[in-house]
Amino acid sequence: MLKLYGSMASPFARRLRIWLANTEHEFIDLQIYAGEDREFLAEHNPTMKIPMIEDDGELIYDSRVIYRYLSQKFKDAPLSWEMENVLTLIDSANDSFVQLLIAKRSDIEKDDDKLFFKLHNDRIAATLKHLNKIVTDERFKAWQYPQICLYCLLDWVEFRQLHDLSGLDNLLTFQAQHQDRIEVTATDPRVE
Ligand SMILES: N[C@@H](CCC(=O)N[C@@H](CS)C(=O)NCC(=O)O)C(=O)O
Repeated sequence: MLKLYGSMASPFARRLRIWLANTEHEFIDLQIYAGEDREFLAEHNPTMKIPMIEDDGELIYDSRVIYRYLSQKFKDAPLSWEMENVLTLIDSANDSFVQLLIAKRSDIEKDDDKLFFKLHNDRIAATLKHLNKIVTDERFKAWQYPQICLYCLLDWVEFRQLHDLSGLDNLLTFQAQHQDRIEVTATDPRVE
């Protein structure tokens, strides 16, 4: 059976858990920062990041590659280049938030004048502003992989209190529209 390695809180793992809601799979919740789960991850995936899948003896890393692997296997239509770009925006914002969270957990003092913080803050502001503008487009009406990824990003930002989303009204409306979906509530990191 398809195995999905991730953690309850990871927005990158949650997007796949939601997308795979109607596909038989086993979800393995790893504690990636210490102990035997970290050793397991290091042995199987030198990036030491989640998500990762195991399928037919194949180990695949990285949510984007996992999505490509599984959508080929399920014979789903590939994403348009436009939606690939949307996914890049979502991933870029998500990666920046992960880096800022790691800095915070490492007790690195936040200094918005330092290049590290400036680059991540600028990227987050620009990507969220752009996503807020385009999320009202017709193409966002569907509930498909890029929309799932956007939802997981927004909900995780709120859950971890990483950014004040007020003013990004279209994104907040989008989030509210999807928050009661069964696969969304079933993967809510707040109810670990
Ligand atoms: N590009 C990767 C990003 C995955 C990622 O950053 N995962 C986080 C958890 S949300 C992680 O494993 N972080 C561990 C680390 O940075 O050491 C993907 O799309 O799968």
